[in-house]
Amino acid sequence: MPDPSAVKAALQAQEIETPSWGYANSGTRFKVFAQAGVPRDPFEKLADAAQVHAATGVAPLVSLHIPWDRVDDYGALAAHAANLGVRIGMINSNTFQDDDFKLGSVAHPDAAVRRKAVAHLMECVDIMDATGSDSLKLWFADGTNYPGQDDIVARQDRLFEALSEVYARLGEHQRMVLEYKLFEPAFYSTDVPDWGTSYAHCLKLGPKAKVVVDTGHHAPGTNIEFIVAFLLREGKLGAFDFNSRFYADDDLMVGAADPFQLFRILHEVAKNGGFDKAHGVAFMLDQCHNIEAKIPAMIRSVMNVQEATAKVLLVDLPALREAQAAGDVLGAHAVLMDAYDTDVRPLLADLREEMGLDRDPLAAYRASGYAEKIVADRVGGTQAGWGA
Ligand code: PSV
Ligand code: MN
Ligand code: MN
Repeated sequence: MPDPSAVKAALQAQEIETPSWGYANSGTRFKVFAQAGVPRDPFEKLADAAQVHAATGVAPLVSLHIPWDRVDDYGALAAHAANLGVRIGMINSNTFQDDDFKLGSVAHPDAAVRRKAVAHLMECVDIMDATGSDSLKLWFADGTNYPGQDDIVARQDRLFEALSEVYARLGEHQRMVLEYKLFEPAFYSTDVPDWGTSYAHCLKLGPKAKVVVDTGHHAPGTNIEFIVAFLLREGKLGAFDFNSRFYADDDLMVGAADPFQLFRILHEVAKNGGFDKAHGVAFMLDQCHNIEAKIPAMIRSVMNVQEATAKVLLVDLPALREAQAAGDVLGAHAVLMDAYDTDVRPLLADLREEMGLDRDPLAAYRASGYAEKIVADRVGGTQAGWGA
């Protein structure tokens, strides 16, 4: 069995990234239910994220989304983060909310629109320079709604040209990660619909380009852990956008719909070295909390990832390999299930105590009085911009 102190050390070293937009009012495209006390600007979003880190000890990174988090002074924003004990994580670009992007952004048929999209991506790299962020996170809403609407191959050519331009602008310690999504908002063809398309572009671009796996962006029944294992083997897994889905891109709390899937994914991560910092895999939550309180939902989500991580770290890998080599189908499966069926909550509570934290992060947050304070202090919190 794995050494418990090594398991605890690995859990303590874990860094989970939370999304700035998850603290603002956001949710489905049908109705965004406004909550009292939500952040009015990016500085307040960072303050809320810092609460999640304070309660859990493993969420020190915050993703920004541009233009939702546009400010005059990004140096001041990064300094504010540092004062709060957190850091700016990935810079997420947004080429899907401007009227000019109706027919796409980097794959748009009009060169002027493509230039505008590339200029936005360059602005995001400038923001990486100013904040110390090392990753540009790209998701494109580009695609077509009708057969014949545009040329599929020409769109791939335009996409690659834009990606190449931005790739060339990256600094020595910067990288880009390219997210895929099966469908939506384009319904007939999507320009980056799957991991294969993202992987092919990243491979051509070079070592600073890697694939993002958003767990909500697959067809039902897709074996996501296979994709994760394959990408890790190729050194091309850049980041996760974790969330839960029952139907499509639901953006619900990670580990809520299918905790076993999360375990299976993280088992591949652990087994293939994906938790090593050298691999550079970012573990981000891409979630919207529409009917539940946002900060507690984020704390709960971080705990869900932590619990799944603890379980995969408890997998007895030598025993697993032995059973696999012996062709012992049920024995190998039992090794995995033994780890999955372990109640890791006491181990995590002990770890928190050792880290000087409360054994129960949600209770600690509730007792802090922060929720009441932001409701009293903040009036007129903002819409994240997503799902409006
Ligand atoms: C698209 O559905 C997506 O998952 C991308 O990651 C975006 O950046 C994110 O949602 C938030 O808009
Ligand atoms: Mn995503
Ligand atoms: Mn999504």
